[in-house]
Amino acid sequence: MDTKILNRRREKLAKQLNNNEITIVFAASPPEYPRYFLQNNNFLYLTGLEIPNAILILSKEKEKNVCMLFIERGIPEREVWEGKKMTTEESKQISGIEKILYLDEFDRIISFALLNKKKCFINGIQTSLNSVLNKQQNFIKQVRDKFPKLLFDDISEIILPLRTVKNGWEIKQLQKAIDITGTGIKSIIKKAKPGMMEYELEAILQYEITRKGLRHMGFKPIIASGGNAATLHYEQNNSSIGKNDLVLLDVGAACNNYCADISRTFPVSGKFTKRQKAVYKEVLDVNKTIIQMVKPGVSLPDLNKKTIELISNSLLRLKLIKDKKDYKKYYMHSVSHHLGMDAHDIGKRDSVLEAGNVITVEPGIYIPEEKIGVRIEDDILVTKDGYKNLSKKIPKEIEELEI
Ligand SMILES: [Mn+2]
Repeated sequence: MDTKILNRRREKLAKQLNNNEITIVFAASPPEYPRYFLQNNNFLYLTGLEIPNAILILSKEKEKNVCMLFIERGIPEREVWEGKKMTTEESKQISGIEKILYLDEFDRIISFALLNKKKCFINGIQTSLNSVLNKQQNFIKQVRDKFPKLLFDDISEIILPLRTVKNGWEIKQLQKAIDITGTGIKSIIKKAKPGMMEYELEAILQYEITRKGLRHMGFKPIIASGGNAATLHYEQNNSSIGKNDLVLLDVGAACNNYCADISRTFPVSGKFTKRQKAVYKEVLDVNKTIIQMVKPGVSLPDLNKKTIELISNSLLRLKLIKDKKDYKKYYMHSVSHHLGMDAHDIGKRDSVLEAGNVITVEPGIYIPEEKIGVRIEDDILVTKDGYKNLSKKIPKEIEELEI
């Protein structure tokens, strides 16, 4: 990536800091098998570096931005086993950061840097109370003993306005992730047969993604047949697919950490039953209507409100409810979230859309007693005067899904 873009991001972030504030961003730890190394998104966003364990510091000293990066020092005896570490020169070239030091100098420098600080923004501090402390939390614990007055806050407070507006390069990554996910989905629809296991379809997806040069999925894929589709975050993917089942796919490859997030629902037999078709048609209409609403100035709550109104009517027509306010029994999630480096990207739930946002539109109807779950999800870029459907090419019309 262009170091100019990275410099601009760091400057924009630093601009939001007061003189007595500092930001510390930790890279991800090395992976443990069978995970691949996946960089921390905030670290990657600010440095462009795919190296583990590094730490970035941004602060303002006497109105001047200070930016320092700490990386692992290469030790020749260890490099024989683990391979070469990135050098200071290489990391400077990729990140555009001038001041690069080794991690063994971090303690000394950070102790000094924190002396006159009131507040520290840090990445990755939100986890649940009963989980093991991560390295950021261990760091905070240590610092609190020495600097009891220092306040900590999550970096998302200040990085959110940056990350929710995507530039051309970011949209390219998203588009690539979406297109390749589409290839996987099409291949699944073609190859799926009754009696196959859901995880076989997952393997088809992984194969297509890998073949096209992407290694990661952005999140654990949902491959839910029949009644499993009524579990919103079903991810066991270990049932045998029944002969008249609908299969709900909620999947997305990641390209340079930018995730696609696509849902499609299709009949494994190649033919919808009459009832399945009726339900599908309702969800498809809602999906299309909500997509057409997307433009700057419209808020996520606006989209949610309209979705609930439309789905309530659908449920009445499908004779599932008698009273509109009972819609929650068959539709219980939001219709949209921001999309980016995280599949559920940082971005406020009540945000008002602006050009450069990328959001999902994903209405659904779930009827466990009929073993039917339908969700249709597209990824939508907000443009100056409307929207662009980035996943337009992935089949969702009934004729396209029937053989
Ligand atoms: Mn989604």
